[in-house]
Amino acid sequence: NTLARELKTAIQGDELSLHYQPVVAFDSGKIVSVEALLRWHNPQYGYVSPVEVVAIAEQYGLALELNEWVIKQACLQYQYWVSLGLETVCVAVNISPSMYVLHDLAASLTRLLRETGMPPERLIVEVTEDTTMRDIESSPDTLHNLKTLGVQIALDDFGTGYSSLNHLKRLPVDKLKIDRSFIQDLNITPKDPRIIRSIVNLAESLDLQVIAEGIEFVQNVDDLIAEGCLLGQGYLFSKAVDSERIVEMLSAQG
Ligand code: G
Ligand code: G
Ligand code: MN
Ligand code: NA
Repeated sequence: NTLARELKTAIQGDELSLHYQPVVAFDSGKIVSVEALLRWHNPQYGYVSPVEVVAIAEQYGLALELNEWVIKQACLQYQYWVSLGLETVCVAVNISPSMYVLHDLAASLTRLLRETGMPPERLIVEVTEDTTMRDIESSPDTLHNLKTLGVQIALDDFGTGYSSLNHLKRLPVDKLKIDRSFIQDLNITPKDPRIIRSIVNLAESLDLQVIAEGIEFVQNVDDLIAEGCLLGQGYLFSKAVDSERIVEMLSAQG
């Protein structure tokens, strides 16, 4: 497959980049963390969406290389922000299903944290609720191994993955990211505020932070605050921006 060959070259070369989407505290408006999101511009194929890039990587055995590239790049960017004297915020990376299930993520992280000098507690590892379900028996151990390294763990796309409370209570996660489908229906579906409230209550009883995704309207923020959710990301605040723009945004908050 030519696209897969192109991707292999891209990972080794300089066609891939990360953009960064701020996660904001609603009360202060301050950026508390940024999520790294993959971008690929290929000379021949143009822009290839990250969903497709990840699918190609998973299908053609490039998951290890791609995930390691993303993690390393995010850690190097963090170190760059430190070198500029910026107020440092945590940086989050998305881990693909194959990386989680088939490879030794803890081993990769150990090496990449060492190579980049990244402080582990400033790195947030995002795994979808769905991905943790693919390996339901070993997920608690897999995640405990990551916690041992000192990184933070966020359960991504939460609410869409059909995980049970029994599964959840065994996972040593720090954050739940409420899937954007619940936020986008806030004004349409009367049940959604109550679903958000129940996720917030669940998070509180497990001592986890909640982050809402896909916030596009001011009204969403008001509704989320009313249900006890105080952190979120979405186009209302900012889309994912390139490395120059995120430096400007971090500088601006002093
Ligand atoms: O940035 P955008 O909205 O186009 O991302 C689309 C999807 O691709 C999202 O679900 C996001 O989680 C995923 N994605 C973006 N970057 C990465 C990445 O570096 N690794 C993985 N596994 N998924 C990513
Ligand atoms: O799946 P994950 O949450 O990791 O990916 C975030 C994805 O959501 C990215 O593709 C990003 O571009 C997209 N996204 C971020 N903010 C918004 C938003 O406010 N609305 C919508 N529709 N998508 C968003
Ligand atoms: Mn994510
Ligand atoms: Na998500």
